[in-house]
Amino acid sequence: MKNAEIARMFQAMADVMEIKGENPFRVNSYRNAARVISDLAEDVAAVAARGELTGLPGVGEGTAGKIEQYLAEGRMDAYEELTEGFPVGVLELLRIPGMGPKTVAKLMDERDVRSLDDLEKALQGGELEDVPGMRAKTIRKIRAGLDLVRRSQGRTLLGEALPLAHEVIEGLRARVKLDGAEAAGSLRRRKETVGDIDILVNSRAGDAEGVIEAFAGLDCASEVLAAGGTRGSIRTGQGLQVDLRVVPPESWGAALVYFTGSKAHNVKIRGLAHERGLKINEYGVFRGEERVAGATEEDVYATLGLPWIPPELREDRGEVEAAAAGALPGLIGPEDVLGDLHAHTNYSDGVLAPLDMARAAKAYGYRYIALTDHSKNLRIAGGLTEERLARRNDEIDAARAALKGFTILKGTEVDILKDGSLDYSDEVLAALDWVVASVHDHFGMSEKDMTERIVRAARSPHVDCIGHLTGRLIGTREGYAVDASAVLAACAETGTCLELNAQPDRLDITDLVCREAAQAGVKVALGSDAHSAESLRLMQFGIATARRGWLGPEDAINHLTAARLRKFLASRKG
Ligand code: DGT
Ligand code: CA
Ligand code: CA
Ligand code: ZN
Repeated sequence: MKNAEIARMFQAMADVMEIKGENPFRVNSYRNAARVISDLAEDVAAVAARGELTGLPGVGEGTAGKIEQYLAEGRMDAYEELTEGFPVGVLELLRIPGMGPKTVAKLMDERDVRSLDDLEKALQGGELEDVPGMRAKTIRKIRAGLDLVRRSQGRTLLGEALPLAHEVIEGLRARVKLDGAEAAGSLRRRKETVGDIDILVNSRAGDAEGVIEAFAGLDCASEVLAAGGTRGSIRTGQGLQVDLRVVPPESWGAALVYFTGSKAHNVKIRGLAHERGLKINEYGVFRGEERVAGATEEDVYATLGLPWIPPELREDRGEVEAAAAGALPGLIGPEDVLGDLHAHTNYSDGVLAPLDMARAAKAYGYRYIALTDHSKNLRIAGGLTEERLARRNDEIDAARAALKGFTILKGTEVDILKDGSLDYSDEVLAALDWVVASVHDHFGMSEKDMTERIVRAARSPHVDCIGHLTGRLIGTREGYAVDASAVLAACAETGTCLELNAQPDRLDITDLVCREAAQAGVKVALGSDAHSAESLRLMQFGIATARRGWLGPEDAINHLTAARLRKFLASRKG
């Protein structure tokens, strides 16, 4: 599947155009195309084959032509022309928080900075200080941003790694017969980022060679790092490493446990085995020379006196003790999420009209959706004036009439202003069904001020939920400083929910804060923050994080039916 690749190319073209100072509307249309393609659930080649590319929101004839050329020829003239003279290093510079296209262009011209390494040298040599227009504060920001990018380098978002792992497994299945194949490691534990992808294949030793050969021959293998015996390792075009191991059926469960990890979990259960006079490794559980378990994970855990432990919990955060005590939590799953509580329409920065967004949510299997467009303060995202909000609400009324058996909540994602007040008046907010309040500016406040700001919003009787608590963008923006425990305490008092934003680069609140929330009696509200029909499915990453945070169905407010949710919200307002 070439979706990620093509999305990246459009993103790169937009970046280059921005550095060159080209028409912002064209830049934006490339960025939109990138987002739509990366959000697409199905293979973009399939859409192209049906001749439906121009049916995608934001994809015109020109863009469609570029995609078709790439699918047919493996190259895109427009991309090659635009990016000539712009090595990857230059584009990486743009990922640094605090480095806009103008700064990148300036540093290229004035100091010949063309990569992260160049930038690091320039910073160390004090070469940026005398660049015209470069303020000390900007330089400090760039230095901090470079640190952040360096630290996150080498890790890939779960949202990118998971589809790739599926592609690898499907690619293998298409070429060789497998008894089983599963992604292990941090990916199976659904960590928000992964260092590499670990895939296990269940196959008899005699078939291993064929499996490794098929693996090395996959389309996505741009480099083969190792291939031999029962192991292989490739690097994909995006620079992500994929390790593959072929495991015989009698060791399948033991290998799954071992390579799923985490290391800390493995150490813990190895200790338990030892206490029972057993030895546990990736081949099985052994009493002396005798293998007493190994074929399934259930068998392996059973020899230790434990029930099977869901992979998302295997971090040595008390799951082994809970399992031993028969007190593992029943985790939330997709079937427990009856609606999506964060979505945008074309009134702000989404692509679909309210009715179409609601239809998409219904088709996705939901019973309700909250349409939470931005408020007026957030101009760059098309934030709504009171007047536009009223028009949108009228349109929701019409959509409700047109779409029976489905609930549309009139919502907002209202900005929390600098002083903790809200971007709409109490009267406007009181007329809405679901109010998410989020911070979108003044990120640099002290922790004390930011915490007071958010707590004040959480205490407003009109606020139902605090959106993306820290505002982090994994790998590109550090979250703002905020005391999560203080916000939790306020939410617990007022019955305000905390959002778990399911966008793969947000996943905010984190797994750990989810767990704190449940302990504090604060309900978590899952929201995909969808801007299109396709991105509704990002909810899966929110659910994964919720599971890592030990949440059960009742810990998420999305478990309520529409009627109960309305009742709950009404009781809070009253
Ligand atoms: P990552 O790739 O950095 O996101 O994290 P993991 O957890 O996928 O780590 P990785 O790929 O190095 O290894 C996969 C699993 O293999 C790991 O979760 C546990 C197991 N493992 C690897 N090395 C060791 C080790 O030295 N001791 C133990 N007990 N387990 C190991
Ligand atoms: Ca791994
Ligand atoms: Ca690995
Ligand atoms: Zn937001």
